Amino acid sequence: MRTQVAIVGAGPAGLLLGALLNRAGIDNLIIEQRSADYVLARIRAGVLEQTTVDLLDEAGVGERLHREGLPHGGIELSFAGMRHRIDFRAHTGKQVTVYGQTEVTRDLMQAREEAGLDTVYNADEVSVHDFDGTSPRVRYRLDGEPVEVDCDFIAGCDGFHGVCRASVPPSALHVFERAYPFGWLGLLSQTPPVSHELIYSSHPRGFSLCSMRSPTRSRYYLQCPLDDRAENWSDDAFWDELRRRIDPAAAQALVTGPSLEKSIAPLRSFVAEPMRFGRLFLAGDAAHIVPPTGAKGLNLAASDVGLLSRALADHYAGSDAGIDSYSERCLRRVWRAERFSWWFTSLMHQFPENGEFGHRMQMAELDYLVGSAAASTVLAENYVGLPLER
Ligand code: RFL
Ligand code: PHB
Repeated sequence: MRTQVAIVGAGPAGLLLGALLNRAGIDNLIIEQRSADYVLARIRAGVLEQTTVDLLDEAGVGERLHREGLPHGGIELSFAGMRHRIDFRAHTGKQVTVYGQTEVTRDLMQAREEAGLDTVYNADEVSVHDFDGTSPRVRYRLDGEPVEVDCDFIAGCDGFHGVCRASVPPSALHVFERAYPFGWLGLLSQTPPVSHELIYSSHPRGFSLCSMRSPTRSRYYLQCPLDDRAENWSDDAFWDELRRRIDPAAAQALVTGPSLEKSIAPLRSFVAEPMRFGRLFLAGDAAHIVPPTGAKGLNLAASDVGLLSRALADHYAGSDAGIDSYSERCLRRVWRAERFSWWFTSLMHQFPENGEFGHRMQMAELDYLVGSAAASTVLAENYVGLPLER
């Protein structure tokens, strides 16, 4: 079998790359180890930067997003029993769109199917070969039968635990990493959101986040110990703890209901450099992870593949400047998002090991943040995202 670009992974990075390449007339095949239903059942991100919305439009899948996505012109920060709004439109003229990763994935999968493009689901033993030469190959098994795909390029869009980064010789990789001593316990419910905007809350009992998927579906998170388990939390225990961590007005307004999903995610900062090895390109979580506090993971995955699709289109039009600078251009944006996500995580979570002094520093910074237009602008500018320089 032959294709121009073999894409490993059908998460948002792989699916969006496939759609953008297709628009540019570049043949591609997506190879995914899980089933489509499994991929769609993962509850993850919820906030899209304008740059991501623009890329989804460019890929031709923006119609439902514009109909159902919720434009948000700010967020609220809650601490010391009070809520303070950070106004994105006033500080930056921009906004974000609340639209679940599940819906982005569903729209991309549907568009791909309607366009008759090939996606292999349930591929076993996926492996990547010969990307240091001119004829890379991807091998896998489907229903026990071996398959080999010859291609010009491989796009490693297979997430943090994927096979692509793991196939690069360790001596060629420089890895930067920080693990945080806590996780996020998330709960999804068919209840109206507590507020019309997201509430990020710092509290002595731990961080919490009130988010949403639609006017009738809410997503909430609680900072929890790393060794905690979702099964340890009844729905009632979750709602009781959330009420304790948000301001009294929000606690009063909170509408609770049975959970549709509960899970714990660890928090991590991670970057692997470079993002290109010969004819293998890494994109999205395969190359970098941010803690979810800044809502940057999905947006970084989208901007990586935005740059990669353009670089590959330029290659087929005769210029390799784009693929030669791909890694450097992505990493500049990645490190800025890493910094912001690390900073916002450090500001909002409880770190008992930092003692009372550390806590007072956080409170003083929050006080400054909501009281200073300059400091509020720094938060707003980073949250809405940087323009995609191509
Ligand atoms: P994904 O989504 O992990 O997809 C990778 C795909 O590759 C497949 N795969 C393989 N396929 C073939 N062969 C192999 N050997 C393979 N190994 C793996 C996997 O099955 C999968 O289908 O990576 P991608 O596409 O790079 O997308 C990244 C995003 O999913 C991720 O960054 C975000 O979800 C992070 N994130 C958030 N990002 C935001 O921008 N805004 C948010 O509000 C936000 N909230 C979150 C988040 C992530 C969270 N969790 C659970 C980690 C909230 C949470 C709780
Ligand atoms: C979400 O809705 O899942 C979400 C929103 C904002 C974040 C992280 C997660 O910062």
